Amino acid sequence: MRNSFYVTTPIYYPSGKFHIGTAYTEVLADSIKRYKQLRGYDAYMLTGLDEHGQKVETVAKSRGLTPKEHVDEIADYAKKLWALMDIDYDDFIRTTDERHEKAVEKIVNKFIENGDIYKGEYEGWYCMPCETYFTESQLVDGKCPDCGREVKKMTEESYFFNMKKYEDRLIKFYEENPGFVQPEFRKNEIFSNFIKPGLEDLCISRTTFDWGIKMPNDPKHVLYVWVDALTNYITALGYMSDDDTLFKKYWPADLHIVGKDIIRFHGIYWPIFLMALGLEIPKEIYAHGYIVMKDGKMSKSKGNTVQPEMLVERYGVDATKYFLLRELTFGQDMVFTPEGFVERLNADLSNDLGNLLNRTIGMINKYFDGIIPEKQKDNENEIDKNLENYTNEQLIKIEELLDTYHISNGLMEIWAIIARTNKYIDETMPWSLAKEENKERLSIVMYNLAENLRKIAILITPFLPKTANKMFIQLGITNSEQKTWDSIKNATIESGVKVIEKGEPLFVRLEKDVEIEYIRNNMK
Ligand code: ME8
Repeated sequence: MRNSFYVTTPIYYPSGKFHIGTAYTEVLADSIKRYKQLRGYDAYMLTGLDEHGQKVETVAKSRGLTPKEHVDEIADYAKKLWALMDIDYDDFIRTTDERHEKAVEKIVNKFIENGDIYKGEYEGWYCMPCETYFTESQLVDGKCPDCGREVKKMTEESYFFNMKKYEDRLIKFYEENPGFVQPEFRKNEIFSNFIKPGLEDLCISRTTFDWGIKMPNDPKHVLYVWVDALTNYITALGYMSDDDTLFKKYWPADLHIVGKDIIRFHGIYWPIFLMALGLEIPKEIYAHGYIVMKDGKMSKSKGNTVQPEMLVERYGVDATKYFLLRELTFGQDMVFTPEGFVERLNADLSNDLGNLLNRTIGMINKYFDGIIPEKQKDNENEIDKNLENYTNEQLIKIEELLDTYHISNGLMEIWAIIARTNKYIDETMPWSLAKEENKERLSIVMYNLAENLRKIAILITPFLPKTANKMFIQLGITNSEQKTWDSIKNATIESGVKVIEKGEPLFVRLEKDVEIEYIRNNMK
């Protein structure tokens, strides 16, 4: 049986249209799923929406809709957007799904049976947009530490989850699983800011709004956010339902991908809920950084929001994905600029990759009537061997980086192979070999170029699947055994196969000023 791999994204609030930050999380999860699949795993990806809560109730009202009408509309939009972005998720969970609501009630009942929940009075500083209470000491300049907005002092009757009861177990878990939260600096933040000072019990119910799952023992209380939201990762697999086949197969999750804003909830409350349920804890939580603009966060009021559909419709899905995956390095924030976007696409996609393919296909057509020449390993010289050794060494590095989800660095190393292969053309000067009628050298060089392009196409498959496919077609590769990850090492491109006569460029070169203007004018 193949090893399973379960990756999740956060379930997003359906407050409005998504921006490229949300799209990044989705693209990252999708590319990791595809990478794992290519490495032979039975990979499963979950995404969805977090549909309850006061904020949704308020937004729906302002639009003259019921909350259900509003969330249905956004769910529809989200599914269309992810289809446009070629996101290969396996399940889309909505917290209003009956399967979720039923399972959550059972989960809460289990907490009640365990004695994990008690009724109390909550007084705290509440941030409405974040739906989170903060203690006095957590506020930054008297404002919400997460979003910087005003907070309100509130007191209400609430149910609490007894987090303190699990504190020692949580600390022990972290000691035994030092890699649980990535990057490490995020783990250290959680530790020094929240675990070391002592855990606060978590308020899990509200009486001030309606749009949510009722507390089973006390229906005037509505569950709010984290019990309802975090449990999606298990309810989607059928936990506590009649059919828990998927749960048995995929739990514990291999990777929860989240933004840095919600790492605290995933790093503290989620493991504790799972301990309370007697379930295994996920293997890893990866918190990526934020996409910000030069003038701070993207926001509709500033009109600086970049919507993914705008980029995809004009530049294509693979180019947009590549930009996002390449520009956000492990756990760090990234400042989006139209200049950076256009430059990255021109340099890496149109120049480096596009030209390498174009030049190679052109030369194979010109010198060998489009037929990939015979492989002649015995006649290779130092330059050829250098290229091969370099590529093999890179592959080891790339696997290490991708296995630890350092996607941007992995892409950088893949592009180093592209650069090295372009350099090989300069070193071997095929045009001079043609002039000298040195057919033997020329055929070795063409073979090696085609072979490296095959390897490159495989390496980019999880990240730029459409582009990889176009490359295979242009190179005349139809045999699926030539496209597997293992075939990078275990196979070589077939000789005698015909490449395309005139390939379309993979990426058109962008007119810099025009495109910068275009992106700027289309921010919302
Ligand atoms: O927090 N850059 O939902 P949410 C990068 N419902 N990623 C960004 C981003 C940005 N500027 N802005 C948002 C919630 N994200 C809860 C989650 S999970 C059980 C419940 C991404 O709609 C990032 O992944 O506020 C972040 O964690 C998520 O969207 C927050 O989405």
